[in-house]
Amino acid sequence: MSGQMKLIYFDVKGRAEVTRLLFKLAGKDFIDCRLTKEEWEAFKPSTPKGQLPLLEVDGKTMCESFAIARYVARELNLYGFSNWEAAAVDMIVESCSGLFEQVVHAYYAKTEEEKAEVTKKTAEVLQSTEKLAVQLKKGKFILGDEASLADSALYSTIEVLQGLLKDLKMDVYPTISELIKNFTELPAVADWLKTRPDNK
Ligand SMILES: N[C@@H](CCC(=O)N[C@@H](CS)C(=O)NCC(=O)O)C(=O)O
Repeated sequence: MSGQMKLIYFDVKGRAEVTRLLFKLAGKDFIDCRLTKEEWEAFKPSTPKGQLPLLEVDGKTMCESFAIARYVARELNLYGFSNWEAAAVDMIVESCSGLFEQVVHAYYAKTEEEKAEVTKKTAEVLQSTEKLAVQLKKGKFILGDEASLADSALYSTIEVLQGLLKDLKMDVYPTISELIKNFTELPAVADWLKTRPDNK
């Protein structure tokens, strides 16, 4: 098991919340480092890709949000317990990675027309993710009785999308909606949602 891990990002949920939720789910301490714009400008040149989030662990620095989430999930036993379960988690994580492309489009969409276009595309990606979730879901969570990286990725990605796309309707994806509801009702998650910094 690695020493204490430091997750570095901005003071927003964005691409770091999936990993923050994993730490909370596992009850594992971590350093939740949130940089200001000025701190980031000074720090950026020394980082692997000039991007956040980063994970510092045992003197090493890791980039790419879903690589970080996968590393932390493996460390905290939130990546399933067989090769197939890990593959099921990966299928959902890859789908969330695809959804994150829409987060970027939504972030930069300025006009109502652009937002409507991104909402339409997001709905298509969500439809295929719903289809996948129906096939994979083994119980309250994707892997059955226990939440994993798959549930954290779904919740955190869709939360960001909903924040950016006000017309996005989730009730047409009942399986994803149920997974998210079950995830947010877990005591450790519910506690974090109540106490986390109030940011965008
Ligand atoms: N594929 C990367 C994308 C990282 C990325 O786009 N990070 C943005 C914030 S969400 C960033 O660092 N922006 C500040 C900058 O580029 O200076 C990941 O998933 O980590």
